[in-house]
Amino acid sequence: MKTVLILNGPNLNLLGTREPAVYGHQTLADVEALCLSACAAHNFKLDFRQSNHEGVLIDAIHEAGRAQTAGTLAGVVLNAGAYTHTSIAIMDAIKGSGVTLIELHISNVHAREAFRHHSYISPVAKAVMAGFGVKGYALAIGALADISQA
Ligand code: CA2
Repeated sequence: MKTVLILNGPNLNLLGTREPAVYGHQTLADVEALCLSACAAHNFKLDFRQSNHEGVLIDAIHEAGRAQTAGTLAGVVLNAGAYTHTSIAIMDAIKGSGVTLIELHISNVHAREAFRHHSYISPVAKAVMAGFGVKGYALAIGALADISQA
């Protein structure tokens, strides 16, 4: 059984506590529970993480690349938070690791401020999902199941 890594970046630990009009009422623990059931439905193990630190996210991406090469990981779903719009280092880590990665955003970043329209991650991601709310995480896990069977 392969693992899916769900990686959440800065401030996503605050989900459900503020800005419900943008991010909904569900907490990160609720998102983890949602991902657990989506992984079970697709015969995946779940590795669910959140960090506010760029280097920790980069280390996790490197680790994921090694796990995918070893055949134990199906891919990564990354919500890099605001690092999406700023981090060349995360872009380099994704490219360098060779990992299959879906870029995910809870909100539709293209319907928001202009500074959220550019992503350093999109050019190195397998696919990009935005605006499905937290249900997007389950959809992304389903997409990884499709991709890894192809
Ligand atoms: O829509 C998304 O998932 C984002 O990746 C969320 C990031 C934002 O910077 C991106 O542009 C889009 C922000 C995550 C912070 O989430 C909070 C949730 C509740 C309260 C405060 C922050």
